[in-house]
Amino acid sequence: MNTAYISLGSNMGDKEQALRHAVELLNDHAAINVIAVSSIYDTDPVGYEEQDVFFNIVVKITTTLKPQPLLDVCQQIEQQLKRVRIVRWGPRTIDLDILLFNDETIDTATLIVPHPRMHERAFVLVPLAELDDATLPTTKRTVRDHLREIGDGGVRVYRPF
Ligand code: A4P
Ligand code: MG
Repeated sequence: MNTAYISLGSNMGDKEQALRHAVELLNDHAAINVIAVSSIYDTDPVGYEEQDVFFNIVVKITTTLKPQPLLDVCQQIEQQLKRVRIVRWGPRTIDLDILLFNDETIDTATLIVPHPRMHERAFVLVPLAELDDATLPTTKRTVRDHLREIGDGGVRVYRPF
């Protein structure tokens, strides 16, 4: 059995509903169990700033899937929720990123784990720290170490999931 953390973000339409629907679809998958869900955070957009605020959460799952099939499921869920992608880092109904997969380091054409930008993003680190102060196999530092370095600016608790 594998343990993984997935980051979910939405900044179009009914954002809370999109997050809830995506978590439901993950948990409905026969090979995935959602173990824990962080609070919902209201977060300032990072990267491309001329857009609405995001809602972000992190979920902890256990799964018998290997990393690539798990990514395929995440992308199917994005498709199902009709994610429209016009601008990189731009508005999206829902985005699912695999943050951590056990303590594995993966670097293929389609999948990089730990997620290469997670340690510099408060919208990922704050909800992840709520669930687990994991050590990143790449940086050898914990989520809280990284959070102390970058701070939690632009990330506010919206409500418990
Ligand atoms: N890919 C590689 N590694 C992974 C991984 N660990 N998890 C590949 C998921 N996908 C991974 O991603 C493009 C390709 O990355 C995939 O086909 C997959 O093979 P995408 O999700 O289709 O494209 P994207 O999300 O537009 O680009 P990218 O680079 O993934 O953007 P980010 O880094 O995910 O940033 N601000 C706030 N406040 N909250 C947010 O949630 N999100 C972004 C997106 C920007 N700013 C934000 C937020
Ligand atoms: Mg992404």
